[in-house]
This record gives sequence, structure tokens and C-alpha cells, in this order.
Amino acid sequence: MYRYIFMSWVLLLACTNIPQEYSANRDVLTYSNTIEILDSDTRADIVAKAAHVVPTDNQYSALKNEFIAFVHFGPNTFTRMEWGTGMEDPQVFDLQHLDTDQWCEAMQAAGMKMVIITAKHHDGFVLWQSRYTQHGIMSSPFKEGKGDILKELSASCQKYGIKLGIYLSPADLYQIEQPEGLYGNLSPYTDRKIPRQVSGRPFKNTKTFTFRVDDYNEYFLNQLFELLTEYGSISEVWFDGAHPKRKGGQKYNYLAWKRLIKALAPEAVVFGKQDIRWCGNESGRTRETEWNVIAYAANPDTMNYFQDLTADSLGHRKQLYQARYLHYQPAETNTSIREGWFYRDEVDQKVRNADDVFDMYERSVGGNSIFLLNIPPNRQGVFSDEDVAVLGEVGRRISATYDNNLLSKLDDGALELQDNQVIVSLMKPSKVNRFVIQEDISRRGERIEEHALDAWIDDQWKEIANATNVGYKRILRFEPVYTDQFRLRIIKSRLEPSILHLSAHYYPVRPPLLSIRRSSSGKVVIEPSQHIFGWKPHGENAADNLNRGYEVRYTLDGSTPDDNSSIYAKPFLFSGGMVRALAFYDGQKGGISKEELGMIKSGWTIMDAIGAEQDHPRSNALDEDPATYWLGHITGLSALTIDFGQVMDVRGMAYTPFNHPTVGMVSRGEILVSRDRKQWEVVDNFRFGNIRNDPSTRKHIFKLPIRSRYVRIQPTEIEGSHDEFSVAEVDFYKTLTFEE
Ligand code: FUL
Repeated sequence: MYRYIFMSWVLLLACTNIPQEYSANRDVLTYSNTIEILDSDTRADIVAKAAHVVPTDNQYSALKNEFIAFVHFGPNTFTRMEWGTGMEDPQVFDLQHLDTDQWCEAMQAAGMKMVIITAKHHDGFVLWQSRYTQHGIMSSPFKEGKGDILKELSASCQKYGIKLGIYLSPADLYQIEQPEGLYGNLSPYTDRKIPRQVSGRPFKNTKTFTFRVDDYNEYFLNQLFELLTEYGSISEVWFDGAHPKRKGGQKYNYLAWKRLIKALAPEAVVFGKQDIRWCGNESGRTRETEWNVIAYAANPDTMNYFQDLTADSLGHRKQLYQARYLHYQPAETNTSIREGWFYRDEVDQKVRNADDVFDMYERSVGGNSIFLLNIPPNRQGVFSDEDVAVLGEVGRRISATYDNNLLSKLDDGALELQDNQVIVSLMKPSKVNRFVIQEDISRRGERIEEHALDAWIDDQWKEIANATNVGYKRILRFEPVYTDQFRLRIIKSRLEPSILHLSAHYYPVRPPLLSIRRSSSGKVVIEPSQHIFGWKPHGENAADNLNRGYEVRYTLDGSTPDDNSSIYAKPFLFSGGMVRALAFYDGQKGGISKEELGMIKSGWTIMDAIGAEQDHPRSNALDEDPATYWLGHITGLSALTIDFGQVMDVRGMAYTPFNHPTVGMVSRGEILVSRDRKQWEVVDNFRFGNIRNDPSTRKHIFKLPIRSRYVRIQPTEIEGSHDEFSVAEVDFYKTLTFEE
């Protein structure tokens, strides 16, 4: 832990932003990773304490990694599921070829510094030669049961200079489902020696530990021991909070796990516990203001459970005033390059393009968090070509933009604030649209609460960007300006901030990344995606689109659009199918976006009696507006029965939930059809794993196409312990339509 005595009293006098009532119960504050709040602390004391909360050395290294990789690999790669069941036959993991060098080469090209692999996902299948289970790689066809994916990855990591992290799922469906399973088996807590010796498989590391734990925690500790001692240095241990299922009131002895990790992997940070936290979503969304000094209700150092840290605001003053402890804990912005965490296929599974990934990189790394991007290997044991190309392109853009600082070399002390501002010059007048600011967080904590950037244009200062906090790093993005001087103004801060780094950059303006959707009038709208800076969505207003200086071209036949494809001028009607589009701007070709649109819903009727659902009626599920939803009840009349108006051939369906913590989401359901609207026959069923953490639109392709006029969706399971569930939108996909 970083400890550093500092005379805050001196600082206090120097800074104009300190509230008057700062009482200084103490006149010396200690820099620390966690600071307790006392009943006697005034609000000003609390703010001053927040300005003294600093990362540990390990957390600071984790932040400096900036861009890291996640690898989800396992039986789900072969079964095409998001969540397994734990009942999979290990034979399904039919891996014939593995090239972890290829993974590391692609990660290196992207500039990623670490990879975290799902050594064990929720299904309980292990990717290494564990002594403590047969449910894994040792029972699979891969290298006739002799393979070890962790070993291969660890060797590749060393070769390419990439750090290694492990994801070990506390949830373990195999240990839940099998009769002799250890999870929730109500075994007594007794003293257990870790590691448990297994004859013929001695450990080179001779350390031993004794913990008072039950069977499942012992199993988990033994596996941690293997992973932390036999695969080189481990830099992160990732504990997922998600649980497809629980059993027997199983508790996790996190404090024992932590003791083991600190002893065996002293350089590792722990995700999901006190070192690193989840950003709160899996879609790459970032908060406008991501504070890493977080308000805690109890001491995080001695907590066995961790509080939910998914709210929009975690470390603003209003939260700090309620805290018992202030603790430094950076967020990881985690998402997948492909739709879903595991590889499914090359055709239906969308891959994020380089514009999208680069944008997320700038928002997450440049928004005081770590960017954790998942690249799922395919069934040939390699990253797919499309993913590799995106990683390479993103890496090229990051270094072309950020390795090139346009500011003049700064003298020592040049970053000291005078009257809360600092002026820096460029080597020569240049075009700039990115400005990077870093605070000296490891020594002085995160303090800036509001700041603005001015450029010297036409003999005067002009404000070109402003934002809230800075912390580890803030990347300001703005319309290109031509200038030779910038002025950074600190408008509000928690004690006087210390600037570690400033730099100016130029990123060539790219054609907008496009989103494709069906509007409420049933027309196809192609518009800039909201995430990308500079280009704004225009809705159905086509005229607006035409005046923006870029050109959109699209295809409806599944082919790749190019400069000969149809020009998008305004929203159009389309009966359903694949839409692919891209934009051209200033001689550049944008990334391709694709969306498979469902059938047009006008003419459909809902057949169920619509009773007590006035606020959230079933019709909301078909109104093309994901902001409105049907609120169903699992025990009530919960089905959605649709009359298409004519017999349709339907290939699949999609479900979009409404994301609200108090309302459930459908995780399983059945599809029924009828000829006469009286007798209903179940023809298919679906399962949407991980829907709460990833509440995006989920598609389900029917095992056999359905031919019917009447179709019913019957939810059979709601995730969590909710009775009510939301359906923001339901779509159906067709192959052909004909008259009855
Ligand atoms: C979630 C899990 O349930 C997903 O399957 C995935 O591993 C993701 C990173 O975390 O909570």
C-alpha cells in the first residue's frame, strides 16, 4: 500500500478552492489507499481526505496497462451458448488446433498489455491440467487429454511480453449439478491445508496455508494455488459476480482467497473485490465522470462481500459525504469485440469495427478507466481474421495519434498551475483535435472536478472543450482547431491538483460509424451512431443527413457495400433482412455496420386479452420503440400471442429487454404455434444466458423454420428472483411470405 506523509495544511493555504470550514481535525493527512471518515469530520474534511486517497502500486500499474484483453474460451465456444449448464460432456470441447502465439501477436499489434483468460467459466470446465477435477481439458479430445491451454498461453505471453491474468468463476455449475458436487454441499467448516497433495503430482512451490473453510472453498483455494504457482507471474485475478444458479447457501471465503493471492501473486490486482471494480455494463458504455475514489459503507480491506458499484454516480461529493470509508478502486470498462462473450460464428455474430473500438479506447482510457476488450478465439483455436484486422487497425490508430505529441518539450516545473491554469505551446501551429491530461494520482490523488481547455485562435483565447474530473487520464476530443497555444483552466478541485502530463494530438476525422434501425413508422433509418464524437444522429430527418458532408451507401442483399452501392438519401421501407452500410467522407471509407432487421410489424395484432397492463401494455413489445416495454408477470397471463394476418415462414426471433433493476428479464421461454388459435403446440425453446449483465437484443434462430399465422412466445424463466419481466421489443425474421 502506498503511504506518504504530506503536509496538507501548507497546500490548504495555497489552494483557492478549499471550503472555508475545513476544520482539520488533523493538520497532517496521510496518503493512503483507504481512508476512514470520522463522525467529527466536516464536509470539507471529507473532501480533503478524498484528495489523499491514492492507488496502490499494483493498481497504478493496472491503470498504466490502459488497454488489456479478455479471452472467453471453453465448451460454450463449441455449443454456441453464452452460459453453459455444467452438464456438458467434456467431449464437446473438440479443439483440434490452438495457436496462442497468434492471440498474443494480435494483442501486441493492438497495444494491449495483458490478457485475462477464462481458466474456468460458470460451467466449471477447466482449461488447465487441474489436480482437483476431471471436468475439463483432461477429459476432452484436445491433445488426447494432455493439453493445457494455460501453459501454452503463459509461454506465448512471455514470448510477446504480455502479462497474464486469470478469470476463475466462483459460480460453478458442474459442482452444483453433479451428485458429488462440492458447491453448496453443506460440508462443515474445518481447518484445511492448501494445497491438498495429490499423489504423483507434487508442487514445486512448497508453501502451505491453513484455512478454516468448507469443501467448495477448499476446492477453489486449491485451484487458485495451481494457477498462481504453475503458470508464471499472474497480474490479475478476475472474480465474476454473476451467478446463473446458486445452491445450498454456498458462501465464498474471499478473505481466505485474498490471503492466498497476496502471498502467491503479490503483484496481482483482484477484480470484483477491493482492487478493481466493474464499470457497471458490458456494452462499453463509459460514465461522463468516472471517479476512482469511491464511497464505501464499510472498510473494503476487511469486507468479505463487495457492495454494488453500478450506479451512475459513485464518487461525487454527495456520495463521499455519506461514506464511512473512502477507497481508491479503478473501473474496468469491459466489453466484447463480438456480440456476446464467446465465439459463435462468422456470419451471424457481429464484430465491432475499428472506429467503434478506437472510440471506446478513447472514452475508457481517456475517462479514468482501464479498457478490457474481449476477443473470443474460434473453434480453430485462433482469433478470427476480422477480429485480428480490427485489433491491428486500432493499434495503428492509437500509436499514430498518441505517440505523436504536438506540444513543445516542457521544461521542469512547466506544468505547475499559476492561478489554477497552465499555458502550453505547440512546436509549430498545427491542427489539433485531441488533448490529454493526466493528474499525478500516485502521489497526489485525483483532485480536479471541473476543467476547461482554451486554444489561442485569432489573437484570443477560445474555449474549445470542457469536462469534469481527470484522474489517471482524460482525453478531450473536439472539432479540429488550428493553433499554437493551449490554456488549461482548473475550474473546481479537491485541494490543489498536480498535473503529471499534458499532450496535444491530431486524429484524422473519420467517416461516421453508422447505426441501422427501424423507426416507429417502420422505415429503415441509417444514421451516425451516438457514440462517435463529431457526427450526430439525425433520426428520420433525411435533409439533415444530406447536408453533413458525408455519403452513406448500403446493400440489402447481404453483399459488402462499396462506392457503387445504393446511396442512402432518406429512410425507406424494407420488408426485413440484412442491411449493410458504410459512410464515405473526405476520400476515406468508414467501417461497415450491419443489422439484420426483423419483419415489418404493421398489420400484426396481439391476440391476448389486455387487462391490467395499462401502463406497460403488450403492444409496447411491437412498437419499434425500445424505450417502451410490456410488463408481464410470470405467474399471470404471461404469453405474447401474435396474429401475423397471414401465414408466414419465420426463421427466428429476437428479444430486447428493458434494462431496469427492479424488473426481470426473460431468460428462457417457448415458442408455440396454432392452426385454430385453440390448440397450441410447442415448436421451439430459447435460452438467453447472462441477460442481466448484457441486456442487449438477443437473437434466437429456430431449430426448424416455423410456418404459421399464429405464434405465441411463452416466457418460462425470469432471471434473478423477479416475478415481473420486461419486453421492450420482439422481432421475427422471415425467409419467405405467402398468402394463406
Ligand atoms: C459476466 C459473465 O456472466 C459473462 O459470461 C462474462 O464472463 C462476463 C465477463 O461476465 O458476468
